[in-house]
Amino acid sequence: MRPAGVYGVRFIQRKARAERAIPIVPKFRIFSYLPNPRVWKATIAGRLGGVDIEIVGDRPKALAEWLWDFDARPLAESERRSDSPHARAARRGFGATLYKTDAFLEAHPFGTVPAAFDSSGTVGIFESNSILRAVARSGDADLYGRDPVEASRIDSFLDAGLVFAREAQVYLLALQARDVSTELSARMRDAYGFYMAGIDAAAAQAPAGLVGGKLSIADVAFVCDLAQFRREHRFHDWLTEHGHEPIVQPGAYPNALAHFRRLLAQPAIAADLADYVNGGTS
Ligand SMILES: N[C@@H](CCC(=O)N[C@@H](CS)C(=O)NCC(=O)O)C(=O)O
Repeated sequence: MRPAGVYGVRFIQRKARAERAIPIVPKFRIFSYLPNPRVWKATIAGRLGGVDIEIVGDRPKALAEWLWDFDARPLAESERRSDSPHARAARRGFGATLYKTDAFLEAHPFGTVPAAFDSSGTVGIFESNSILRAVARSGDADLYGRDPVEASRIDSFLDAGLVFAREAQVYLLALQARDVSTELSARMRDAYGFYMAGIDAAAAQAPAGLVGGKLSIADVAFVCDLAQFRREHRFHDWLTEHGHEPIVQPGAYPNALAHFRRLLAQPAIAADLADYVNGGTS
């Protein structure tokens, strides 16, 4: 199984369960920095549901030197000028100037990655959970519930995870910048505790999957978001030295943690996440 973590290249994650003649037209193209657990929400769903996805991207720092577009590409140094028509001020997670085409911003009004496109390149799908939904809807693994009630309960988990994911993004970026305030640490602890308490209760009742007794995109979003947040451990020494207690504590939320481990043991999930969780990819 091919992990979705190749850098500076474009590759196609093929249908996991069907042989196909070359060439293929992937259902979606996703442009992003790599590795990125937000992208893996989609690649895991694609692997499980038999949806071809093309991944285009590079390491986070290198992505600032790319043209952000459906036909994204690395820019030559001579093209990376402040008077370029594509030059835009970075807004979140990137340091300085980014190069985004008008077409990119029409398809992606918030200008963020991961940025998914339909196969024509005209329709943008943004927000990793929405990209995940798009792939699940296109697949054949019932990952988005078997009826409207199940689908809505899955949405409930995805929505509940958004506050945690947003706080986690701010916190992890602050950790990278070694600039965590007491207030930020407290907000993160609160968001993490609220989210994990809910997952812990649900996982105790439904160990096979948070919704409908089977794996769904509620589980996929959970395992990817938590895997990303658990990178906090890389900053343990810094946190301790600066008087902050790490948010993730080994014994807390045991049912949620057991669910996380069960999900990681599934080959379609491990293909992307195993190295990342075990410290192999950064
Ligand atoms: N909630 C979004 C987060 C996307 C996001 O904030 N991406 C940032 C990088 S982490 C970005 O693309 N920033 C572009 C910019 O700074 O203009 C998701 O899950 O997709």
